[in-house]
Amino acid sequence: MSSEPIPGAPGSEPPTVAEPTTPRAPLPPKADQQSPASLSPTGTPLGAPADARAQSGEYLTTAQGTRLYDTDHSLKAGRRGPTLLQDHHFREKITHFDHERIPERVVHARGTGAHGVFRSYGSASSLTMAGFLAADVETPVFVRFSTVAGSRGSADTVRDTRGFATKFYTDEGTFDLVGNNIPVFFIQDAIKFPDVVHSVKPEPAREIPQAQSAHDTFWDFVSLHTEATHHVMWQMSDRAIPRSLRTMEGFGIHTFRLVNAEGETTLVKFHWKPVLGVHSLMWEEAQLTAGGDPDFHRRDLADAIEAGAYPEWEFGVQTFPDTEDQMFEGIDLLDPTKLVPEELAPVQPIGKLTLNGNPTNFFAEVEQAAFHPGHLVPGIDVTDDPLLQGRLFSYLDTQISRLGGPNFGQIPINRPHAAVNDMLRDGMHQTAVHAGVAPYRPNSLDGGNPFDADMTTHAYIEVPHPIEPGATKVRGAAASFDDHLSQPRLFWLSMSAVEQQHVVQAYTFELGKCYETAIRERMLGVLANVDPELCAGVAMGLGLSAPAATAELPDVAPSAALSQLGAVWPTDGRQIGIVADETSDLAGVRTVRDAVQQGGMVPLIIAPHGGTIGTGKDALVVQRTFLTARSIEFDAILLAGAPAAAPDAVAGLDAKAGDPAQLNGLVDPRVSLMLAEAFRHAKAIGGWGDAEQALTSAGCSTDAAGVVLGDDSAAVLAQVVELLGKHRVWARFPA
Ligand code: HDE
Repeated sequence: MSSEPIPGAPGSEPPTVAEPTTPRAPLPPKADQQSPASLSPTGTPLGAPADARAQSGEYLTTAQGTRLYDTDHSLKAGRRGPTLLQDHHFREKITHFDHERIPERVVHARGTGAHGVFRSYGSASSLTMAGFLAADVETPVFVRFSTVAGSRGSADTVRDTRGFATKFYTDEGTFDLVGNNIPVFFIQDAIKFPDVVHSVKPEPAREIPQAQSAHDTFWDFVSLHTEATHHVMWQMSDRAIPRSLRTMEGFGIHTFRLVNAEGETTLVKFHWKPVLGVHSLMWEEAQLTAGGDPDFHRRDLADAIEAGAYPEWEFGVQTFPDTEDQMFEGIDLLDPTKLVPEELAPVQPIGKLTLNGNPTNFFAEVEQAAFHPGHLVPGIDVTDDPLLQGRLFSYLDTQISRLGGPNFGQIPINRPHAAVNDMLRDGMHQTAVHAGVAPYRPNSLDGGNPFDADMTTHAYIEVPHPIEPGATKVRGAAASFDDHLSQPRLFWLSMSAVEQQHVVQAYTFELGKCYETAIRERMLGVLANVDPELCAGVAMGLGLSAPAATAELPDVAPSAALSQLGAVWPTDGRQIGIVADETSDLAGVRTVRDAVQQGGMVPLIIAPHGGTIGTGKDALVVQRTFLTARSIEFDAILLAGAPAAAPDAVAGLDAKAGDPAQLNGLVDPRVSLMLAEAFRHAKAIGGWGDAEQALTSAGCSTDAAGVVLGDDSAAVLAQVVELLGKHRVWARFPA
């Protein structure tokens, strides 16, 4: 039986059953893993192999390299005696363990990351002098995706905004684009960030709920703070429950100012467009997944990379003339609660991001990655967006407490790939060994080094942008910042009917989880001024009456680009569950399994028991059993017949089996559950052999849209893959 190329093996070599005892060197990393480039803390290439920082040698040692003979017993006064203070190995091991944790990020604590490469098309080279955006330049990158509210161990699939932070290790210094998967933000001014975050985090008295916005303090805040309405509406949409990190858009949110070699400036908004399209979970799936596989998104990303289905995004910019008022078509470009519809300013592609390497060590790379919107390169400047201005302070500050001092830039994942000569010295965890005696300027003792650069030598020079004439110091904002409701309405009107239903459902669920009726009523008051239908839908679910609008509804044109529906996308890396047992047409199963694999997707055979089904050299390796599988893992299900109830299909052995007798014992009840879930989650289902019988016993109409039955497994698969390209079969349940 050959081993199957299914991603997820923990090590680079399958283990033996018996404990290995012959000393040997550490195993190499897996083929899908990459490590930070081997550079000195000051950016000098070391020419060392990628695993030079990994453990080395055949034998167990102390941290000082002294070999040890036993790490299973502490040094005691007699075999039953007290442990001796002398035990330096015990104390070193436990002391280090006691200090293994660092503070998690105050927001975006839960995340995962990958290495990759960014290839520039050169189409932005007339807009910016940034070297990494010139034609055909390749730049190594590290990307970290995250949720916002939950702690480090929270579930991946919660309803939340996702972070999308990219570190470009360019030759001119590191550029961090620290964005989100939602193009607008809760607040217009950084000074409100602690308020919004305190409101969404678990309530301070009981510290619940974890990673949820469905509670009183959040809705208390956002119903009073109407500038959050637009962001919250995105959060209540399918965008906040992505199917995969690979199917999320990314946005820089703020307007940035690009400057070219002639000193000409352009205002831009950055976009990441996933090649696989924008695709989301259903709310029930998200909830089931949070329990069934809390690591769903990080596993999906790592597995896709390991399987060679490298996730890709096209990088793009919306461009706007750098006018004195910094407005575009009446939209204030400095207000981060506003987007510019793509119909007014199309996203122009400027490069492509490919994620092609999993981290070798999560802590070293993902946990210690330190992003900062102030990591800028020549050609990219910030604007006076008051949210961005505050972020320029916060990110540097937060790393100092999280990563234990000011030298976090020397941690391997954070090391620039450009030469560093910064005159910053000493501090906790200093790993550079600076030479010379004159870390100050001007100096003569170090020969004058380091020298000031200029335009020709790639200095970062702030654009000399004029400030408002006659401006006075003021705590306040521009009058245009008072419009909080026109864009939420624009978003609502841009959704298709099914997406609108999901928005209504999400508001109803979240507000339904609040304790205080006053908060629900207050929020309905806000929604009434966005759209009466939305407000009425939510009010109905809450059992409250819908208030009338208190202001004229804003007159806005919908933007079709905001809807997720209507296109066809590649199916790379999608997971197809193939349900079979010993009685199935196993030749047909093999055919579809191979075809799924060749199509760049992941086939997972689901059978009554682990090991294999079939016999001899034709045996098929089983990846999931009826006990371990749940519909949430699969984008589509193929059914090779109607598997009868397996011996463990009893509630005592698998509670989700329920009582098989109630299903006439025809089909395994776990299979019926899986089919019923996949059916109501609008997933494509295909089958051959007795599959029709299995679907019927699961209560799924075989005439429904997206249910494909036939005699030929390959033909069934072809139709299922076509359906997968559209993500879901919404036609099954017309809105
Ligand atoms: Fe952040 N944010 N943020 N944020 N943010 C952090 O920095 C902050 C904002 C974003 O994967 C922290 O290193 C303030 C907008 C991402 O490591 C902290 C404000 C956007 C990540 C911080 C904002 C983001 C962070 C916590 C209001 C989208 C994760 C740990 C002005 C454009 C980066 C850390 C990673 C992380 C502060 C608003 C995105 C505390 C003060 C807007 C993707 O510095």
